[in-house]
Amino acid sequence: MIPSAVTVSLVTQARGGPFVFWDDLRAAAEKAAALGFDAIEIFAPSPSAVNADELKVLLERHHLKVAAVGTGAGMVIHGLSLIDPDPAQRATATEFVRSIIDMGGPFGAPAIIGSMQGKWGGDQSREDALALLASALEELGEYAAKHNVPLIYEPLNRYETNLICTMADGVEFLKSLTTTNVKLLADLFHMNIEETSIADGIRDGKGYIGHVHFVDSNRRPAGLGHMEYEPIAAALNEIGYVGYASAEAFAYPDPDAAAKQTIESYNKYIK
Ligand code: LER
Ligand code: MN
Repeated sequence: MIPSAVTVSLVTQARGGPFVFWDDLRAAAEKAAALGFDAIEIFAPSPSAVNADELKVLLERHHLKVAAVGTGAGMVIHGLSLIDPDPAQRATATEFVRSIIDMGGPFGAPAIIGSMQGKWGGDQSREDALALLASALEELGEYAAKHNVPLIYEPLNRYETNLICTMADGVEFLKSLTTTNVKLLADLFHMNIEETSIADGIRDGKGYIGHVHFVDSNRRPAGLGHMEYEPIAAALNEIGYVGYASAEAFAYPDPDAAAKQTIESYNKYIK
């Protein structure tokens, strides 16, 4: 069983980004539940933007879970990256991720490292950048373990990172770590750009995939692009994936229609 989730962004600076619901957690939870989603994925500017007590009440009222929490605001708002050559900036980036892990942890929600992984270049070699990323994931993976949640690391397409772009490279990288508490995020949009075959990419991630961003080839909601979902769903079942299929997609043509479109595709292909 692969449960469904839908994203909600509370980050005004990310407007126009790939999130279905915007600005209002309460309204998003109500709509997500009405459509039959199992969970919401929260993209917040900082932990203080989410009142834990209110969120708890909201989740109980609507029988929802929190699928994951994003850390991208650290990059989008503050320009932070886990591979920043400046140790002070790196420490601030790590601290920001820790604060998001502490926000999601009590709800059983793992934090996602996406854009916070940064890009190497200039005076920094790829090797040095990967060493810094490895060290950050070791530390943050173990930090997440105290909440009994993994840390989710997301390979991105080549236009967003030059570190790790495929599931196979992600698996190789995770195998080089001591911690076993870091899992991969299979974002179908990024995979559509980077993998030879999305289904084979999922097979490459067997045993390592902890989260899926369920979206179409053009980052519109599932069903509005040219993604073929049958082989993708078959591969997810084949590898025994039981994490979320979480809609990280543009609010196209608008948030309500995007959420409805997503849940229809989820019901058709994934459920
Ligand atoms: C985040 O989940 C993602 O997919 C990235 O493209 C955002 O920077
Ligand atoms: Mn993603």
